[in-house]
Amino acid sequence: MPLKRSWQRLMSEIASLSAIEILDSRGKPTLLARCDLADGSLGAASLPSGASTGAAEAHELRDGGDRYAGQGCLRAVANINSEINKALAGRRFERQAQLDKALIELDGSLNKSRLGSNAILGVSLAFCRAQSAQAGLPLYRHLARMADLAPRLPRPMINLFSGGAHAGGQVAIQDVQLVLPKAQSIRHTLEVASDVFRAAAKLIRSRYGMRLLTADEGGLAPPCESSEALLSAAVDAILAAGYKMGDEVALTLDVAATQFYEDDCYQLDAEELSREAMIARLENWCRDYPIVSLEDGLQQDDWTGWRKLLQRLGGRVKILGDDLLCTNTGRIQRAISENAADSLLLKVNQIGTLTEALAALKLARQAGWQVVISARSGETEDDWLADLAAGWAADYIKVGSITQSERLAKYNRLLVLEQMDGLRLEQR
Ligand code: 2PG
Ligand code: MG
Repeated sequence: MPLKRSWQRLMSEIASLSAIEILDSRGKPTLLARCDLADGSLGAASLPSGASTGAAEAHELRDGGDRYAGQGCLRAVANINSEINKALAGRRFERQAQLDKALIELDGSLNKSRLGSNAILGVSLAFCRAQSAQAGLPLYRHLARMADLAPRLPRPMINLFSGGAHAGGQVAIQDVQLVLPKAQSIRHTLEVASDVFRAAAKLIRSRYGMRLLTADEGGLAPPCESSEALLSAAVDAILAAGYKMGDEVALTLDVAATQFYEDDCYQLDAEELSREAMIARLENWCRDYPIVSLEDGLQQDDWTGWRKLLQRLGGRVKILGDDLLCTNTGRIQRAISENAADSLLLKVNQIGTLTEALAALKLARQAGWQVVISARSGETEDDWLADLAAGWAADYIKVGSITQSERLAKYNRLLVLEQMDGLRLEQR
């Protein structure tokens, strides 16, 4: 009986680790790793990759040279097929943490630059999937056991409009997202998001006379005159679709301010704003639009600014750290001690192993923070992120828009978890 087996202690002997290079949703190389266990169980996982990356992220190994404009992953693939496989094949691991420790020690560098965070995370995830197969558990249940948490569905933050690095920079801010604060199901959330998306597409066509253009994460990328014009278009689309602003559909923003911080200023569209002026602008936006969460409102090293932002907006709006925190416990601890944020954006490839990502989540939870588990702008059709967000009981999941199959793989997996596995979207 699979379920009975699952409650026994697992001992997993690695038979072999392997990898190949594949392409992500931007047509850029990434890798797919596979772990075969001695008992015949196997798991495979493919990896996402960011465009608006934080400076403190673990090091993704790329080949350089001419092939794929230097973005190839054959060195990381070779590291799995040769060195990592040689070191770990035949070894037995009971827990994910033991495997991840062995990988970190084998790499030996501070930011996983020797073997590559992509090689290391590929093995970490493939082993996790193989162990869940060995235990006879769906992935989200295996992840929930690993974290000692009760699984539940995360609330989606759904990309409506894109700007910044994901859309060619027509406006400075990166993501204007929809969130349904009170929705009781993923199914209803997606129905409403689809209504708003269609209303937004119609509005963009009439306002700018252009056909639908979508950005890296499938969101609409209209040629708005300013970032604020995106916010007001989002409100217009929500109302045009027949929903109440705020109660039924609210907004979350990823300002991604690191991307437009230059020469000690925030280059917000045509303006140059000081830290103070940028904070004042964010305050105004939060007053005038139904914004409930603000990600990377300031650049990744502006710790003073982040403290001020939390003082001014905390309690009303969640102050969510992505580039600021990079899923790194050292940076999260600093933000907790200095009162610089109150929510964690968790991306496993920012840190490079599941165990370290789980430590980040636990630390954030101890401080009473919210947790958003996030995809990257370059994704694959793999759906492990949905299981991770449910298994680790994230408050929110951020996957991108409701177009493009690499995004829908995650939403559709959430629909399966809701309607076939009986997980619930609870009010928090
Ligand atoms: C972000 C992510 C996802 P990227 O900034 O939060 O939207 O983008 O993967 O490019 O870092
Ligand atoms: Mg971000």
